[in-house]
Amino acid sequence: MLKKVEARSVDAVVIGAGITGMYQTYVLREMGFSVQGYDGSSNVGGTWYWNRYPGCRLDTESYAYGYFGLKGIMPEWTWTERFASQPTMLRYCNYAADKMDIRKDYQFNTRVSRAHFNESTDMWDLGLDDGSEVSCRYLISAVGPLSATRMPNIAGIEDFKGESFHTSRWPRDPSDPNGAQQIDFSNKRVGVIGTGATGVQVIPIVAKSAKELVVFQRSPNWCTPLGNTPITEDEMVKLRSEYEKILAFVSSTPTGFPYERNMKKGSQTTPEERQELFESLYDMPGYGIWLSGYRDLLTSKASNNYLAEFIANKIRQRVKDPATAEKLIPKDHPFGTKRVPMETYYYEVYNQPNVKLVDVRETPITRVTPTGLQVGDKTYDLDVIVYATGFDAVTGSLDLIDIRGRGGEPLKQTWDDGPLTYLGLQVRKFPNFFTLVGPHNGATFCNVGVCGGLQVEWVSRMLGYMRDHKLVYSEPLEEAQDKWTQQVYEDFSKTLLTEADAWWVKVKNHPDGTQTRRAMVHVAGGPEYRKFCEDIASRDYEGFVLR
Ligand code: N01
Repeated sequence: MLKKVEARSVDAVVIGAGITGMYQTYVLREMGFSVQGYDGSSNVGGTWYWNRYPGCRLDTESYAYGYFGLKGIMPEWTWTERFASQPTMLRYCNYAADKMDIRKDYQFNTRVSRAHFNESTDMWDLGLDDGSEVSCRYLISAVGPLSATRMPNIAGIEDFKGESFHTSRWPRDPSDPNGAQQIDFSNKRVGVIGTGATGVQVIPIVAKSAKELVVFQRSPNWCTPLGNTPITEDEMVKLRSEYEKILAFVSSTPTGFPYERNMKKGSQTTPEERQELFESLYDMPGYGIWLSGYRDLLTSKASNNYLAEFIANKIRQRVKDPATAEKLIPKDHPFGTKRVPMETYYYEVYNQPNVKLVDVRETPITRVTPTGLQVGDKTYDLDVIVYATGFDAVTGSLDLIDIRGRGGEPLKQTWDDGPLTYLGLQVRKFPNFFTLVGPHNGATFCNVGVCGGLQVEWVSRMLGYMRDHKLVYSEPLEEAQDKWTQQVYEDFSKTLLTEADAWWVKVKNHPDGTQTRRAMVHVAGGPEYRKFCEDIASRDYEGFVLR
């Protein structure tokens, strides 16, 4: 007879070895907690491990992303580009993992498949996909808001006889742990489906060498130039000396990016002033135009229209064929209400003879055939299909785990109509379960490198406080959760963000024909969020039942 093996028990389990999960594991371990991490991949890096598609790179300033909390890492690391490439980002994650000596705390190639709260022990009982079990007091999710790959719902995907890739599952280079398998597109007809931030990065790279490239676009996006440049050694010396200042600055801006806010309203300016401002921002690297445009950009339609018209004219100037240019200009959402893709020669690609844009809004892709794609009565013969179709965002990776709280209630059911959380960190009936960079959380609509780290520090302080006060149980009060959730929805509803089907909105169609649209992110700004969390902490974690 098989002897039942006792499940291992630890203070905390951290799910995910991405930039936030590794740091959480490290901080708790340094505080003396026993911690076990799990990750489905074979090594650290999260997003930077999985997304290896050609052209993948950070579009946050490299020097403003990363481990500010780890004093031993920031000063030593040398950034060579303003916006680092994926292999560099993965090297950075590995370097940080070495510094934290974190791999020993992780079991890789292992997914948590089940997490049930055990009311008789107040512990979480976890099942892993290797068949083993573990129990923990604190369950901390760092699964990432953009990690559950979304394949489009198109018939025949399995029938395609050529090569096909989803961008977030690009094959690895067997000889380089940080790199991607190089695909030779030169003799190939390539189709790319999707024109979000990923498609906009991959398309110009594929267009350089593909014999033919067909871009299947359902919704155009408002894209602005990335403006990547090298970082010289001298600049790096200066940046190193300014890390404290940089951290203070990015911690003070709403989304954690290093751009000054423009306190003027668009309506307070003349057309000439607007043109001058937009021209200078368009030439600036990174998100400046989105985040340093007028302060009412996301609340006033008129102000938004000024910038949208400016960007539309840029597209008209950059794309030679007027009909193609019009197809590339969004008509269905205001500027910045979907994530703005940062591009490098994206629009010029459509002037190349080997590139064709196919609008699949009116006539959607009908099916994938063994030899390509069928759109209505047209067929496109292809050797390679690239699915740049994004993610089941924010809650998707948690939905893949059978998480059940008090009374056996599945988290998926609790959140069916939209997330309910307190501080975006805990959910009533799911005691001791923390969702880093999760729904309604101030680190999710933010520079995750920085905001995720600041949140780790807050959660760790809370767990330290509980230990110091001999407390082992934390759960939000219903009123606190309701108030927080309502506030998140209310803040969101005051903006133009409600007008777009971005990944941060959960759209649910009901059987009676009605639709609910719930904000998945907290948009009131990182500083406000962290101040609120600090106030809660200073009032002995008000709103949580601690015992
Ligand atoms: O995904 P998306 P993404 N037929 O969901 C289309 C982060 N990121 O991977 O808009 C045709 O934005 C879909 O069309 P529509 C960043 O936060 C960061 O590009 O639904 N098309 C859309 O065009 C970003 O926001 C970096 O009409 C179909 C596309 O696929 C987030 O990841 C780089 C379709 C999906 O776009 C997600 O970006 C890249 C169908 N059946 C990404 N189904 C950095 O640099 C879907 N689409 C850090």
